[in-house]
Amino acid sequence: AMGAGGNGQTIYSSTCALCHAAGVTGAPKPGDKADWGPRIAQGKDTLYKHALAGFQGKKGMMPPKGGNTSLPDADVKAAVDFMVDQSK
Ligand code: HEB
Repeated sequence: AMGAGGNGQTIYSSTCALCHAAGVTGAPKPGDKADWGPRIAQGKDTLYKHALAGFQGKKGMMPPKGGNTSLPDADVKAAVDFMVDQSK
């Protein structure tokens, strides 16, 4: 496992890209500003909470920690930061 605060892009690639790279079942693609704009507007705390605890949205189901529940919280947050940075 990655250490706390590990590289967001690495975590994204190993745990999140599975759904988010292709937009499977409605997962917002990094770089898709139209999809990410309103999500980013919710604030980072909400994005972190949804990524950590999971969330049922209008487009689909975000599983807690992307299904990798052994991931440290800091790693999930780093992956969120990466996705947001790609999408501003
Ligand atoms: Fe996800 C969404 C993150 C994995 C599916 N996501 C999401 C979001 C975020 C995330 C931040 C937004 C939220 C809001 O809007 O509030 N993810 C993430 C991360 C990861 C992930 C960081 C890694 C850890 N996902 C994932 C997976 C899947 C998913 C693996 C599949 C299975 N997501 C998803 C979806 C969505 C999301 C479907 C959308 C929902 C709605 O409806 O909106």
